Amino acid sequence: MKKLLITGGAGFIGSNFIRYVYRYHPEIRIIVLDKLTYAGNYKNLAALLGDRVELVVGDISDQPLVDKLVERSEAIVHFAAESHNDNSLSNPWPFIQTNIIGTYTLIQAATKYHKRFHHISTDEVYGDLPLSGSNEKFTPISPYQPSSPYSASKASSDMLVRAWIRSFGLQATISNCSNNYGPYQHIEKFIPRQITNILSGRRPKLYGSGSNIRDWIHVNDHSAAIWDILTKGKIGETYLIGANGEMSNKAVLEMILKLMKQPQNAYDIVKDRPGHDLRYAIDASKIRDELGWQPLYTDFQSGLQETINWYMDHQDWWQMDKNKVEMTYARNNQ
Ligand code: NAD
Ligand code: TDX
Repeated sequence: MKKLLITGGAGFIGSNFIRYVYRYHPEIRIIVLDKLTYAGNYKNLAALLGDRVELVVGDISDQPLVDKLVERSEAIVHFAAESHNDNSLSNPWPFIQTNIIGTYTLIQAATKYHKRFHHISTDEVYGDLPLSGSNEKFTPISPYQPSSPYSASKASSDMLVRAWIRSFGLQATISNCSNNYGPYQHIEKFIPRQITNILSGRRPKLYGSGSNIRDWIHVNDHSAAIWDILTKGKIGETYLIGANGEMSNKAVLEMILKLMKQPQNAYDIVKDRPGHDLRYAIDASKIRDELGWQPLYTDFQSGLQETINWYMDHQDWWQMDKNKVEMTYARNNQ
């Protein structure tokens, strides 16, 4: 496998995966297909573009373009998506178009040209777990119970991939990962929003009681897991990726406040997210036992400190979006 087509490679996780491949697998050439939506940033890739990395600006739902690029590649790693739950609640249509129709377009082409396909998905397809009274975690056989338009569109795309594997022999794997954090994450998301709120003189915003639990993983560990699945994973299988990083939103926010030397109560409680999932938790024993993957970022506090440092050192990367993102949240009382 020498030539990869990477969709959504100008976004947070896709660009991290490209940096990972660029650094550790110099024999690989990459074509990036990215629409450069509000979430895609040319700057995330600029330093890598050249002989080894080519950027094609376009839509994953554009069948002729997708056919041409899939034919030129040996394998496809599919990150491109509308990825923010809050946006899916105010305007679901782009989620249906990109996450469902876009994935359909890609798997049709991968089937037609007999190409290896890896589909990037999320733990949110499994819905949520109770906040207390159970140590239950998601496993690859947990039932699909998505709560938001975003997670329903991701669940739909997973189902399409599963059906294409079974009915058309698509050579595919799927991974469902928990919440990622790290550099280059869009400032609409929880952790970078709070860091950049503090850096720009705004107060952090916590939805509801802050007791909701997310299972955090550093984005570098996610990229390493994807590489292992792509190169060692069994066709037709689903792998769950997580790093035992469960924490309540309030605890994460208090850690950010402490690391940024702010008072512990220097934040606002704002309107909760409708349908807000309570708790996510991943049982990653399958990828650990079968592929030997394990996370390297096991100390959340130091990963968070590095992430804070990155946003402090890269204000030009996020400053121009900040007012617009906060105005959108303010219109929603968040
Ligand atoms: P992101 O929003 O940062 O990036 C998405 C990228 O896709 C952007 O570069 C955007 O321009 C591109 N894109 C959007 N629509 C497109 C289209 N129609 N055609 C071509 N490109 C398009 O998202 P992310 O956080 O990097 O997430 C990447 C993938 O990982 C998604 O599939 C998401 O569901 C999944 N995922 C994310 C997380 C997380 O915590 N962020 C966790 C698990 C899974
Ligand atoms: O300002 C905020 N305050 C707040 O309390 C924001 C933006 C979020 N939250 C809460 C909502 C969630 O419980 O923080 C938690 C994390 O929120 P998000 O960053 O929006 O992530 P989440 O909804 O959990 O989804 C993320 O993980 C799974 C990614 O955005 C998805 O793409 C991925 O599939």
